[in-house]
Amino acid sequence: MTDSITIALSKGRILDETLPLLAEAGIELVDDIKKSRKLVFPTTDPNVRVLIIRATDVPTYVQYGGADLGVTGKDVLMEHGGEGLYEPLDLKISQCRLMTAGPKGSQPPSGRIKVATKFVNIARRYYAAQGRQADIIKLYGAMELAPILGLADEIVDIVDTGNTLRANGLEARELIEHISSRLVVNRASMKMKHGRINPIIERMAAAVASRH
Ligand code: PRT
Ligand code: MG
Repeated sequence: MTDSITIALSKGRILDETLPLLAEAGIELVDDIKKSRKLVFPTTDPNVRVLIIRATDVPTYVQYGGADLGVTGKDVLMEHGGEGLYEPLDLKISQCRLMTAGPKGSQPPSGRIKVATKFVNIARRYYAAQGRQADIIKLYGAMELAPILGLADEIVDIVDTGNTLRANGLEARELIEHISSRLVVNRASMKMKHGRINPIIERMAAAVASRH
């Protein structure tokens, strides 16, 4: 088993940008994943298999060794905390910004602020670092609704073009972090399977470099 490798990929928008980078590292999916309901896929490398799971589950699978390698957003890694993970490579795909946002033209309250987000850990750390008192409200989606309906003064969310904020009468306020997708590696796998993992990291790094 020491030379078989499992890679956890995020389904959704990151996947389409990850597959070409993996292909350049010599790892291609055999099945048409769009037509399949499988979760585990063989690849052109008989020693490599791929899991396709939710972006937010990737750090957990890699941390506990369910997968040796994974690809997910820096936002997801920051929220997870990154325990048990190496983060050797910025893939520079699915780039966006993690920002605070509020109703257009309005000022955040000077005292305690109500913040709705799915990134509760990031938000807690961010407002604490600013020395601002914040009540963090956990939501699983459609954060943009919260300020409109008076649930929160501000949200913490991913912004790309800003169209989603604009369409909901919101505007970006502060930049928390520039986000891109990262390759992560289980700490034990990095030691035990370095002979298999290092070439994958190196080839993916070369693929990233050739595009920038
Ligand atoms: O859908 P699910 O709950 O399973 O997970 P998910 O929504 O986190 O997955 P997915 O595939 O939507 O996004 C995965 C990752 O893509 C995120 O963790 C980010 O690292 C990255 N990414 C890059 C984005 C965006 N760009 C992005 N624009 N993730 C989300 N968005 C959304 C954002 O939440 C907001 O609703 O797009 C909207 C903002 O876009 P603009 O262009 O209107 O500003
Ligand atoms: Mg989504």
